[in-house]
Formats: sequence, C-alpha cells, structure tokens
Amino acid sequence: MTRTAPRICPLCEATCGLTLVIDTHGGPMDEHAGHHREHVSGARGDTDDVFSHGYICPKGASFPGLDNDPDRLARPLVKRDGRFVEVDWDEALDVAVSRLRTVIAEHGGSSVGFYLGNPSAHTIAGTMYAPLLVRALGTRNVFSAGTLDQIPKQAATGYLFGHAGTFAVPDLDRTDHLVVIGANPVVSNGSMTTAADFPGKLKALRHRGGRLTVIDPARTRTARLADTHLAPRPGTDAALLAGVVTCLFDEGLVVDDLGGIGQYVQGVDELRREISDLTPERVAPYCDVPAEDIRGLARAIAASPSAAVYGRLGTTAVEFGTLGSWLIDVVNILTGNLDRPGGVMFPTAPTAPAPRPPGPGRGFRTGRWRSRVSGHPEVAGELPAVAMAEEFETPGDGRLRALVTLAGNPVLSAPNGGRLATALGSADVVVCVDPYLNETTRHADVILPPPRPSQSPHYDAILNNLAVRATARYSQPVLPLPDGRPDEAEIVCRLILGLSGVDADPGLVDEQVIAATLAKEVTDPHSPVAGREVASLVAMLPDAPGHQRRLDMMMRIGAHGDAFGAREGLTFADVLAAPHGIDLGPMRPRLPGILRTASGKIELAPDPLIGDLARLRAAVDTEQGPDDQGALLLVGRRHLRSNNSWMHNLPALTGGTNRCTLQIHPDDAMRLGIDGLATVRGAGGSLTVPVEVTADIKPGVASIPHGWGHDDAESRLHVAAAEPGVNVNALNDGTRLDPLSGTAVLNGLRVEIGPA
Ligand SMILES: Nc1nc2c(c(=O)[nH]1)N[C@H]1C(S)=C(S)[C@@H](COP(=O)(O)OP(=O)(O)OC[C@H]3O[C@@H](n4cnc5c(=O)[nH]c(N)nc54)[C@H](O)[C@@H]3O)O[C@H]1N2
Ligand SMILES: Nc1nc2c(c(=O)[nH]1)N[C@H]1C(S)=C(S)[C@@H](COP(=O)(O)OP(=O)(O)OC[C@H]3O[C@@H](n4cnc5c(=O)[nH]c(N)nc54)[C@H](O)[C@@H]3O)O[C@H]1N2
Ligand code: SF4
Ligand SMILES: [Mo]
Repeated sequence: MTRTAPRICPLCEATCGLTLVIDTHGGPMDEHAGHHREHVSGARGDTDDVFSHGYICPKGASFPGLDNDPDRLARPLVKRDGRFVEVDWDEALDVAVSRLRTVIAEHGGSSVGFYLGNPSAHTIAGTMYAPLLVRALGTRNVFSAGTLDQIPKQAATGYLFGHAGTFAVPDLDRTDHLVVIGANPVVSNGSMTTAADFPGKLKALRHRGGRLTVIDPARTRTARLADTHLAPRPGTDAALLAGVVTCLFDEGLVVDDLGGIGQYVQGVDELRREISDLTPERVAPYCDVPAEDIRGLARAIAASPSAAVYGRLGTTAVEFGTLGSWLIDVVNILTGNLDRPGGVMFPTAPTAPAPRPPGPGRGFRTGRWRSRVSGHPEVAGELPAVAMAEEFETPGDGRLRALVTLAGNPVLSAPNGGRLATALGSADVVVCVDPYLNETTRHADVILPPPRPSQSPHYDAILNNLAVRATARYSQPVLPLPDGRPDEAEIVCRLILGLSGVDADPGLVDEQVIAATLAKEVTDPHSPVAGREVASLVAMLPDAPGHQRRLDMMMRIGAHGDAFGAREGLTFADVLAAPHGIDLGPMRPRLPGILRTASGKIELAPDPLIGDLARLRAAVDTEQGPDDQGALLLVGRRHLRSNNSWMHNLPALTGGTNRCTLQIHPDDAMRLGIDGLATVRGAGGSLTVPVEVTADIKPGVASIPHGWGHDDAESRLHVAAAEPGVNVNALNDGTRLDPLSGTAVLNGLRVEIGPA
C-alpha cells in the first residue's frame, strides 16, 4: 500500500515541489515498534506545485535513496577513547554542552569556532536557528561555505545597495537577453537565483526569440544552448566586465537616466573616470578574448529591449570575485536593466519585511572585526574558511580550541583540508550536527544527527529571497519522528539553551525571538503593526511548533502579510492550507525603498571597489595571457548526479559520467604527453587522477570536480568509499583569496600537469 505527500526538495536552490510516494508496508523493521515502518519509496515532480510545475532532476528523484541511506546515523555518537559509541539524545547533548561550556569558561566564547555548511541554506534549523546558536556561543569566529562561494556577491551587493542580503536576480521569465557568466545552471539548476526548471526557462527564452550568451572557459551544457559563447581565461571576468563598462561609456551606450532610475544612483561620473583605462583593447590579451568580442557583448546587452547579466561561481570563487560581482550589476545598471521586468530585480519573499519609506540607511562595511592571525576583515559577519586552520594552530590569546559544525564538510570542501583535519584532531572539542560520519565529522567528539528529510518540516527562509517569482510554500514532515528523536531545530535549540544554562522547553528560543521582534515592530512607526500591543499579537499566533509561530509572525508583519488582521493578506494558516503553495506573482520594482546605503542611493563607485581596481590593473598588465610553461589554470565543474561532497553515497547517483576526472583539451594532452592517468601539482600538494580529453574545454585550462576523496578509513560512507575519487582541494594551499570578501580562489589556480 502506498500514499503520497508533497515535499519541497532540499537538495538545491531550485526548491522544486516533489510528490513523495510512501510505502506503508514492507519498509525496514522498526526495532522499537516491532513492525515494518513506513518509508519513502518514490519521488516525482509535483505537477500542482505553484513554483516548479512538475520539474524534477536526478538528485530530486534520488530523495528516497537519500532518505533511506543505511549509512545515515540513527543515533548520536560520542567519542570515547578514540572510538565512537552510540548514546541516547540526552547524554549526547549533555556531553556536547558541558564540553563546550568548559572551553568557553576557560578561554571565552571566541575560542569556539562555528562552521555553517551549504545544506543549512535548505533547512529550518540552518536558516532560522543557526544565527541564534552563534549568539549563544558568543563567538565572532564564524566561518561558512560562503567564503568558498558567494560572499563576493554579498559584499558587492552591500556596497551598491547598502545591505549584503539584497540581491538582484535575473528576471528569467521575461528577459530578452540573458548573459550567464561562470555558471552552468543546466547542471547546477541555478544558484543565487531560485528558479525551478532553469533549463526549461533557458529553452523558453530561446523560443520567444530571446538571446542567451554564456561566458565560460568550458563549453558546458549551458553554453551549448547559447547564441554566443565566449571562453575567457579563468579568473579574468572582472577585467572583461571592466572592458564592457568602458565600452558602454565610450560608445555612448549608457542608457538615458539609467532607464528611469537615474535619481536613485550616484557615482556614475566617478566610475567612468576611474575605470576608463581598462578598455576592451587593454584587457583582451589578459582575458584571451578578442577586444571586438568584448565590444560586441557590450553592444548586444545595450541593444536588447531588456537584458540580465547573471554571474555565479566562476565569477565569485576567484581572485577578483567582489570586483566581478560589482561590475555585473554595474552593467545591469548602466544599461537600464536594474529593477525592471526582463532585467534584474529584487524578489519579495513571503517573509520579506513590509516596505519602509526610502531614506539613508546604515550602509555596508567590512572589517568590523578581524581574524586574529592574519587580520582578515570580517565580511557579512564571517571570516574566511581558509583561515580556520591557522586560528587553531597559532598559540596565543584568542586561539580556537573548539569547533561546532552545522551541515558542513570543510575537510573536503575547503582548500587544504588536510591541515584543517590535523587542527581538528588536536582541538579540545568538536561538535557536528550532521547525518553522516564523514571526512569532517570523524574528527568530532559528538555527532548529533538530524532526522531524515522525510521526518523534517521544510521552509525556504533564505532561498525565497532569491526567487524569480514569489510563492509561499511549506512542507510538513511526511513521516513521524521516531520516539525521543529531536528534529534538527530542536537539536540546535537544546544546544542554545544548554549553552545559556537555561533548563527550559526548546520552544522558549522561539518565544524570545517573537517577543523581541514584535517589541521592535510595535514601536516602529512604519511597521504595519505600529502601536499595537505585543501580547495581543502573540495571542494571535497559532498553537503550533515554534518555527511555525515565527513564520506566521514574519509573514503577517511582512510585505504580503495581513498585518495581524489589519488588512487582507497572507498568514501562515493560508500557507498550511495550500499544500502545493500559493503564487504571489512575478517580481515587482522595489526602488528606492529597498536601498539601505548611507546616501540612500545606489552607490555605483564605492571606495573599496574603486581602490581594488589597482590590483586588477596590475594583473592585467603583468599576466598577459596563458603561460605555456606547462602550467594550466584549474577550474571546477559540477555534475547533475552529484552534490558537493555528500551525495556520492547513493548508488543511483554514482557511476556513468559522474566521475572524478581531469578534463583537458586534446592540444594540452598531446603537448604534455598525457593519456590515462595524470599527476597534477599545485601549491598545496599533488594528486594522480584519470584523464578525460575533451575539446569542450579551453586550451590551457584543466577541470576537476570537488567533493571527492572519500578514502578516509574512519568515515562511514560505504558506497562513496568504493569509488572515492581525489580531493581537488588538496592542490590548493588556501593562501589565495579575494581580499575584499575573504573568499578562497577555487577557480583559476595555477597547476602543473604531467603523465603519472
Ligand atoms: N574546488 C572547489 N571547492 C569547492 C567548490 C568548487 O566549486 N570547487 N564549491 C564550493 C561551494 S559553492 C560550496 S557551497 C562548498 C560546500 O561546502 P560544505 O557546505 O562544507 O560541504 P558540503 O559538501 O555541502 O557538505 C555538507 C555537509 O552537510 C551534511 N548534511 C547534509 N544534509 C544535512 C542536513 O539536513 N542537516 C545537517 N545538519 N547536515 C546535513 C552532509 O553530511 C555534509 O557533511 O564547497 C565549496 N568547495
Ligand atoms: N547537480 C549539482 N547541482 C548543484 C551543486 C552540485 O554540486 N551538483 N552545487 C550547488 C552549489 S553549492 C552551488 S554554489 C551551485 C553553483 O552553481 P554554478 O555556478 O552554476 O555551477 P558550476 O558548475 O560551479 O559553474 C561554474 C562555471 O564557471 C566556470 N568557470 C570557472 N572559472 C571561471 C572563470 O574564471 N570565469 C568564467 N566566466 N567561468 C568560469 C566553470 O567552467 C563552470 O562551468 O550549484 C549548486 N547546484
Ligand atoms: S533541481 Fe533537482 S535537486 Fe534541485 S530542487 Fe529541483 S529536484 Fe531538487
Ligand atoms: Mo555553493
């Protein structure tokens, strides 16, 4: 017997609605209950989902395999005499809390580091509770996958618009010309832009007569759909975009009044002056793209009725990540494409705050504190992930002695994981909230495994802020939690309360957030609940789990909300009553109210970015094109049936074309005398890897995917260990980063390659 239940997919930023098939018989034996338990036996796209309309990819289809993976930890593990033993939940949480409290009592909160990994962007625990855990730890040593990923975009956004979370995303459904730089959404399904069926949206763009331009050193599956594909030398997009910007100025292509937003923008003349020497002709040899192609790109963007320039990992995890991210939006702004349909627009999530009157804000700055050893500035509250190891190793006041991870595997995901692993091996205590015993968590003293996705509720508190169309969707758990097992939010809340020395119901954490938020709202004259009484608002929240009460509050004081009954609008009850979601419409213009800069305007030429142009200029002038001394430039790639470091344990996703290989161009293979196996050397070390010769990659460029290297005998990943691959980040010594964002250089690293 089967039944079905809707569930939003947590496996990438596309947030597709799935229909899960639940087998009510024949599941694995439940040792406690003494009968076969229900289990998820199938997953298909939910055709009624208001956002994804039935789309599903191979990762989503593997939901059952992930949910039922026998290697998923069923109980917490505590390390005793160097070996993990299963303990019950109270004991595991007690050990975690008391050991962390001991370190904090002796050395202060900043002796505990916190690392937040990628899947946390997809969980209620990660999005709604992690910041509260950081506060309870009392540490500024906060690290995340963001400094291996998108922090440059956040910094650029912060400087331009005044807030590091105010992203303009491409209006995929309406644009006439999409320019994709350093992204492969046909495989990744999109990132920093939440759109279900990105591949379908690209095809629809072509069908309605629109253009697709792709800028990528590899001829990816996305590039194959493009009208124009430019293949630059890795790491040079900021220079290429500077060439586009100077061309727009020189050729009079900057649109009048910036398409109607001129009054909200300052710094156009300063930008023009400061960037004017970086002409297409000057940057062309460095980018290895003809100047005429750079001018052609500028002209094509300017000539399109609407256009949206979109950049992703190839533009952020690089040496000039913040500059490149800034220039992407500069091009959008100069061509009149910001904040208008078909261009790039600011989404309005169901929990987005209600609009406030425009005016100056606090602005964005970095370096409010610095890392102890290397003095890296904090950016959006974080320090560089690559600085974690040295913070453990280097003696002195403020040394890191403990680490808490939530949904992260930095030993594989970050450069020089071996060094971090050694540091973790000598830490006083490591606590990991993670379902697997893997390359990072095996260094833990306590592993606290969240339940299966099928047993967890789901709401995209972050990704809705990046969605190309507003929808309100929530998934209930489709299977009950086993007795005594906390869900992930409860795990985090119990850590928070334990660290604070409070013996209370985990729901107290939510009640405190609710009380504090509403106290602020009612005294804000521009809030939709200004002047109301907190207690009466709290009384209107549902008698439900804490996260649901918070979501109801956020929605009701939000842009789409009912202002706690004062007007027609969204409540959480409406969302609960709509299992396939509520459509809230396309993106709408949001200027100037969304700006939070000190000037109250879009600041097109912020000092830190103008200042960083000197570093770009130096690179343009000294590194003229690919060098042919045997060095190649390394880039990454993703695969449809892979997900960073943690989905290589599902039989359905392994094998076939999903392999950890080195891709190089036939000319390079010939020149270097390589076939079969190659040895690759980088500043961090060397490895031997199977070679895949392909003309789809630019000569002088080498590509190896990340997240492999599952050969650690202490891990418990039986399927992944059978085909472990190599850890590409072992080539990277972690010393190169974008100084404006602290983000590691993962693309464009110099490596030497020879026959094995
Ligand atoms: N060379 C190179 N390196 C890269 C990249 C690259 O392109 N090239 N990409 C970078 C990018 S973009 C990113 S985002 C990072 C990712 O870096 P990380 O976030 O550090 O690594 P992941 O591989 O995503 O590991 C996720 C961890 O979360 C656990 N997990 C899975 N689901 C859950 C859950 O529901 N709850 C909890 N608590 N844990 C869960 C998994 O078991 C795993 O341990 O890697 C970066 N590293
Ligand atoms: N199936 C699958 N989906 C995923 C993931 C996954 O592992 N598997 N990971 C998820 C995560 S965490 C993220 S952050 C997103 C990433 O989403 P994307 O950024 O769309 O994915 P990538 O495949 O990393 O694409 C980066 C592209 O940049 C190119 N590139 C590298 N260096 C440069 C450069 O210097 N300039 C230019 N112009 N291009 C360059 C690479 O060739 C590659 O095609 O994907 C998410 N979705
Ligand atoms: S594209 Fe695939 S992995 Fe991403 S949300 Fe949709 S089904 Fe899940
Ligand atoms: Mo990422």
